[in-house]
Amino acid sequence: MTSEKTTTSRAIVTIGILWVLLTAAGVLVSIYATPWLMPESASNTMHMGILTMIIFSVAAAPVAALVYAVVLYALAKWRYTGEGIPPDGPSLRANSPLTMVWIIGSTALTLFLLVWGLSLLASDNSGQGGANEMTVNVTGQQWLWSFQYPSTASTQNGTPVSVSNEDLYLPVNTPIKFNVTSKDVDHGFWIVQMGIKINAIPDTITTTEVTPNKLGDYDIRCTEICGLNHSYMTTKVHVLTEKAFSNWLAAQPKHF
Ligand SMILES: [Cu+2]
Repeated sequence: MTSEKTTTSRAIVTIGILWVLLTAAGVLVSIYATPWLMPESASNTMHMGILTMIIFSVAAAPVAALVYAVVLYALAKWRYTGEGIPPDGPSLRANSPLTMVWIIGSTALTLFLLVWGLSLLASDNSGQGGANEMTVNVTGQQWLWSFQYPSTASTQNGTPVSVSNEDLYLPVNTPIKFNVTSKDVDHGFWIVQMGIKINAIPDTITTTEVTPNKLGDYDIRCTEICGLNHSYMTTKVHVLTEKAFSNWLAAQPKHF
């Protein structure tokens, strides 16, 4: 009986050490690999998306590490070598301290994720808009994107600047509101490095907002399987300084 107890405490200590080591490894991977695996950030929305991925991965690390620690220890020490089906061990359900730890731990983790997610959603919606917000109308069709800048209508004889099957241009640090629709089937408007994605649906206008905060060229992709050339339905967005953006707008043809 004494030796059985010693064996059990040794197993618990070894699994505990494995747990700590694997948790540390998981936390390091979460912090350093997550930003590397995700696209670079060109907006605060994307920045918060990457931060959320890191925090959720860190929160998951001890849970995954405990499972791996028990599995590794069981593979090394608890392999059954007898004949037939191995006998059952003690029931975990009957162990109330363990059950309590499990319930309280899962509840705390789940509540944390819920509160983090809800507060992020709330702050993301209120953080946009404002007096200098610019609207861009986005239309998807098989298999290209068209962009219209309605605010330019007054200076362009009532016909706003529109481009089709060409890149999107945006001014930096300006809140942008996208009104998105489709001419034929469902498409999905995704600016990869800005962390925004919304479906483009015929006869419907869906909206999403983002403030680009970094100059550069980023990717737009369609995220709904929309037919033969769906995977080629990509284009670029160029984020320019306000002056360079005005110059670009002025250089566009007056009529579409
Ligand atoms: Cu599409």
